[in-house]
Amino acid sequence: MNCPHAAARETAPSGAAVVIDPLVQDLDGETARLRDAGPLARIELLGVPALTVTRHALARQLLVDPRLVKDLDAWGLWQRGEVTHEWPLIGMIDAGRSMFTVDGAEHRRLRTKTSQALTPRRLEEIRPDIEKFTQELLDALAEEGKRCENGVVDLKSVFAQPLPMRVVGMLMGVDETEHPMLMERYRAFFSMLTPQEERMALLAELDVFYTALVRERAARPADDLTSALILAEEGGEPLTEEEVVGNLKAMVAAGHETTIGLILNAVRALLTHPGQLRKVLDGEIPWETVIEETLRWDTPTTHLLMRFATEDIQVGDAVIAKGEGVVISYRAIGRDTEHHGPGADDFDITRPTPIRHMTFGHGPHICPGAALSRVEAGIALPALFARFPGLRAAVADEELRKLPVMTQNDMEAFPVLLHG
Ligand code: STR
Repeated sequence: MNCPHAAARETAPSGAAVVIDPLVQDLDGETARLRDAGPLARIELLGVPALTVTRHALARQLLVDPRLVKDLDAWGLWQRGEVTHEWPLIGMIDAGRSMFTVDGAEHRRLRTKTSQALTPRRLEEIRPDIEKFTQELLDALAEEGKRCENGVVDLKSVFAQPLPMRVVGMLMGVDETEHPMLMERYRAFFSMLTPQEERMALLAELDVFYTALVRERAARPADDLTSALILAEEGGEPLTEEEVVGNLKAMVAAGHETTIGLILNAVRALLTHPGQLRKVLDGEIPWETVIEETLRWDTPTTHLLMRFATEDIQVGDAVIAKGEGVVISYRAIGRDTEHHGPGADDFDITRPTPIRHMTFGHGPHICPGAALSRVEAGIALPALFARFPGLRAAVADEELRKLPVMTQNDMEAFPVLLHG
């Protein structure tokens, strides 16, 4: 009997699953394996099977497909109890009700205020604050450089990590005294070396912290986005406490973790491509190009978990079966030769064609903080090189260690010499 539908279901996407290493150091190797496995590849995430999208064109199509949803309850493995809270990546999906986990009209309701607060025009109002934070942290770097043996300082812990935390903290109204606690909890949350029980406990503690903040602002509104999220939408349903907490969690996590990667990866790319750095410092190539090429070539988000098929979705001659989980592998998408050409693996800010990356996603869930991260990096990078024109890496590039994190692309530390 010829049964094309069932046959497609069994045979495609074919090939063995690419096993994603939780402690991966060789991201280029992983990216190449994923790319070779095809546009829609089978992967295994700590024993859990899923599909991942490795091509720009297919991601662009699937990210606007309403049959793929964020709702965890649509996941077959979850429904059947084969994935539980013991799985170390569950926190990337089961993050509470927020704009990150809901689709359709409800998603618009949850997201509108946030996207309105983060438009390029509104961001101009906080540019002076970001510039001030940047200058303060550059002073801290200079101080640290004087204090430390051989003048070696960690660009991550002294500069690239605290800056995004201060910016998102200011926006959301999180007091500076809480920043070290938050940075430490997110470090532990993302690290695959953290025991799962501990990870779940710290997520619960974060929930308690954000809930207290929301209640405080509900009682005494301030001039921050948390207060704005609490206030009723004109003519619409106000967000519930759970929804405000969910949004706050999502925004602090996203605003903090990803921008660190953007800043560090851009500095690293420039220091390992001194000819290109020269062109930037000479004003031949704008910083925006550095930022966009870094986002494409060395994206802060390696894989984004996860969407679920509410029905069978035909993709070429493959089928995403109802209930299957779909990851978007942004790293592979940024290195897609079908979209970026044969030089996709090269960092090249002189490339003649425009950089059309999709690192911030596409469709309704496209990153609402994209403009903010561009403003932050657009201030931080030129200010760093203006202050320390002789900046260079203090260790060989191969010695830089990636954090033991599966979904993000962030360094353990970045030792630099400030004065060459
Ligand atoms: C981390 C844990 C949490 O409390 C809330 C969220 C929701 C937003 C997520 C975040 C997560 C992990 C990092 C994400 C972010 C949205 C953008 C960011 C996925 C699950 C990226 O890396 C693109």
